[in-house]
Amino acid sequence: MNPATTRHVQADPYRWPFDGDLRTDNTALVVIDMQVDFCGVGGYVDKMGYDIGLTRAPIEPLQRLMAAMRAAGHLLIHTREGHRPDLSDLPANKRWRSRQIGAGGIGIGDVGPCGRILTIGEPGWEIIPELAPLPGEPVIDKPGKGSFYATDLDLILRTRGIRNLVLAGITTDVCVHTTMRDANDRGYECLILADCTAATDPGNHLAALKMVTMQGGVFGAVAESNALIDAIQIHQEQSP
Ligand code: C5J
Repeated sequence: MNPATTRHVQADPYRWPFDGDLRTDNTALVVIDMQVDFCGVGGYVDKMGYDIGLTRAPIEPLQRLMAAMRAAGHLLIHTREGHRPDLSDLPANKRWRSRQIGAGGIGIGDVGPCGRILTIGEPGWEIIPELAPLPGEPVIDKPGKGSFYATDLDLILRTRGIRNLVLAGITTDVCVHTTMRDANDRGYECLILADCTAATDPGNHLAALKMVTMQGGVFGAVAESNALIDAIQIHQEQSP
């Protein structure tokens, strides 16, 4: 690339993307599982007894980031974890494990305060209104933790010419990490945003971020959302 046209985000352990090829048409934001079940009152995470203050922390920085990326013309993609109402895509072991924690042995597919937990069409499965997708933004429904497994995410990204992926959402150590690892194996250049992700355990959040930075950036790089917004806005100012 011509050094005069390269763009980087200040990130750890390297300025991202590796080659400075950061453009609106090759860089997408993936917002993972910002659903009522993971960060709403009465949702799955709340019912398990975890602190939804932690999983709600990314909402405000994400609102700013999403506005900036939309304004700059980037593709935004949203994901939802959930299962068919007949639970035909819910492995028995996943259901069993989900019933081992929280009040009343209620797990995935069972009725909670926000309807049937992680079940397509239920109130708890919806993306929270604060971060609602705009018309035309792809929404990926996934039965697993990773966003590529049993979905058309890879096809959509490749069809749109996306090479750089910015990862945000919840939870850092589970669905975000699984997606980042898989994306990295598929050749996407990945950036995870520390303030736009969260876990149900703060130690796991920090550990998951640290894992990314090992081996020269084994899965990509880590940044704060402001660093990405700065890079995007500088890019816009410099565009003819
Ligand atoms: C979990 C997710 N933690 N979205 N899902 O079960 O990370």
